[in-house]
Amino acid sequence: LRNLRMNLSPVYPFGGPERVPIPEDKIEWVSDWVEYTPPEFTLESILRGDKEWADKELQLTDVGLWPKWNQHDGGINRKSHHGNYRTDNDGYPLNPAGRTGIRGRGSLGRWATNHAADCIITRWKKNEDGYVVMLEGKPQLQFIGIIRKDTGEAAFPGGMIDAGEDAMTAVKREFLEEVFSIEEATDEDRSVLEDSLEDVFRDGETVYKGYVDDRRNTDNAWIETEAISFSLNGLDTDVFSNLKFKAGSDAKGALWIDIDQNVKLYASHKSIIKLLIEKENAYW
Ligand code: RP5
Ligand code: MG
Ligand code: MG
Repeated sequence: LRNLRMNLSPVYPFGGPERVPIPEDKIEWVSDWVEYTPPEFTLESILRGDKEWADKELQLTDVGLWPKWNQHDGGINRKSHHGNYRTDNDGYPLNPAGRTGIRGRGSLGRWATNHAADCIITRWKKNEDGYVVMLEGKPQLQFIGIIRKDTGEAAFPGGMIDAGEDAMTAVKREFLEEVFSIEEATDEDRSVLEDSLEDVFRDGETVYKGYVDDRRNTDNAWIETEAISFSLNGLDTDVFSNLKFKAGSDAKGALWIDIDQNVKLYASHKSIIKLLIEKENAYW
């Protein structure tokens, strides 16, 4: 996990402070570093407590009311995919990937693991004559990507898992929100869309479960995802040929993206798509 820190930008986004630079030998919490006092940052709107998807700020005087770390705490999954995370002397959860140079939650709502889910819908790329594109003897895959509003980068459609929700439900919901603006759709359009996608969503396979190298991670809050893939290759019809993408929610664009080793994607999405490429023995 100590390698998943490439995207920790020197300055925290959303008006945050500069991160304290972390020397290689001080990444892990087990390496003592008594002078380490990183700045604390949590978005004002989260601190105010008016976001229903966010935890309360922790009060040192009320430790009994703190979340139950490393457990399912009510509807909220506070476990990590990487085993039990540690807490510091005051009881704050510690990022399993090590020091990040900033304390607090940044722009993340939950303390400790913020569970996300990503949707990877793929098909073989075809040329105008309908033949699968072969490169260096291997078929080329494409996936439905979005362009994120926050960074302008291409990414999987995905988002945070709501309290009480499971990853599969979150994956479908986020896909419909970000690629088809389902929140603005009429009831009729919504049910047409859900019916047409039923076959697509029938067989999902988990490609990756774990920590994501996301620029929003802090010492006390980090993102882990479950990325689930769905293949159109075994289906009789390509339902997307009759459906028009309409980006919504935190996406400003939605499109089919060709996959090869030069693809540029948000956070850890490139290493996740690589896992799928290896499994499918597709062109990279
Ligand atoms: C990434 O952030 C995850 O892999 C997921 O794609 C995304 C979740 O955050 P939002 O899309 O809700 O901002 O690390
Ligand atoms: Mg979303
Ligand atoms: Mg999202």
